Amino acid sequence: MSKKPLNVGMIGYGFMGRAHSNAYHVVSQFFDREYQPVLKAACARNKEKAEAFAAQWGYESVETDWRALIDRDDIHLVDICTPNNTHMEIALAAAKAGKAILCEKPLALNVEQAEIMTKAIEEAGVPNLVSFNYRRVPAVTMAKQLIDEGRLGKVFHYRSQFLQDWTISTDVPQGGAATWRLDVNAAGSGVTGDLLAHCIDSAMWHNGVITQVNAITETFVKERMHAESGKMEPVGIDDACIFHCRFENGSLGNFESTRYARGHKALYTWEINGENASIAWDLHDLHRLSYFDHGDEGKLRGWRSIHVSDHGGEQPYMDHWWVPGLAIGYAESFVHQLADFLDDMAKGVKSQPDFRNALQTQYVCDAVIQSAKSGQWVDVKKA
Ligand code: SOE
Repeated sequence: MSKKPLNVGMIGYGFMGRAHSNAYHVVSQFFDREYQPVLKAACARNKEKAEAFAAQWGYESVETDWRALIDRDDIHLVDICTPNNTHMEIALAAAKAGKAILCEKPLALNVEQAEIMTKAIEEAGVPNLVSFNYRRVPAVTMAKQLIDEGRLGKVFHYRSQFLQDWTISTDVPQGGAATWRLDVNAAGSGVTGDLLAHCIDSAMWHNGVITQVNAITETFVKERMHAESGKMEPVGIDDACIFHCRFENGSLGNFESTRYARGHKALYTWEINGENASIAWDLHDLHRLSYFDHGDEGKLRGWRSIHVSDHGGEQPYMDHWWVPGLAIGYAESFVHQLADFLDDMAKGVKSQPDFRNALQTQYVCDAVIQSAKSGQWVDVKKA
């Protein structure tokens, strides 16, 4: 296949900047796509950091102003890996300039911004994708296939957790490069937008729209040093959030996220219980899908542990990797996301989850925060 260069302008150099850059490097080695990503420019306000990042990851040039990056004719795709409070301004400018956009999750700081962004991107008609990478873990993708094949029958329950423990110490600051996720002005919310957004995205992909939520949140550490002001400032994010909800299909959902679950670093799990079968998944054992089929012969009935790593086309993405049974990991979910995005662009079809899809997740997140404040059930708007 003759390759067309797709010149990437990366904005941001943190954890997500690295995860996406790795995907640009690897994707063409494993997936035959018409578009070949070219690492054209890396952008960060701090020139030294931008240069170090560009050198490390092989970007051809550096910009210190994202507007200059977007103005460049040789940039085809803008990748937004900056804190949430910058997503809107960058995405609007990139859409106006006709660039394809890959935006980190959550889409925006709040619903108001997400609505403006969705409208603008749809009017501009540019390819767009929001990085909810866990959809592209092969076992998670395969669960979607099993559900779509109708194997579960009527779904009754969806439960999901995302547990971490990295902010228990009161010494962790808020704000700044590594800890902006703790600053409400940069992040919009705490675990709701950062972690539950992943759970909500997968849940609605698997099980349809969430219509009503009832939540509680807690901020365990009320004041933290702000990395920029150097002063103790009130903490505005939710440290923990628990909510239950109703899905449009009549099933009930139960979600929990916290950064205070001592011993858990990134324990993302979900389980779905249907009339005929149940499926469960755990990020710490990401190749495995636990599957219970009530239709199995009685004496052999039990939970199967399927290692989603086989070739032959039945288990998503795995044909592109090593030999059957050999594992891939977290980084490859970003490679799959990019491979799909490149494919969709070549075919001229919309990618998922796009801005509108991410707006729906933002509606749920905002309803969750609203419900926690009011103590009431909140209806979720439909995108
Ligand atoms: C937070 O610690 C975080 O890095 C999230 O921002 C990511 O989206 C999640 O995948 C892992 O945890």
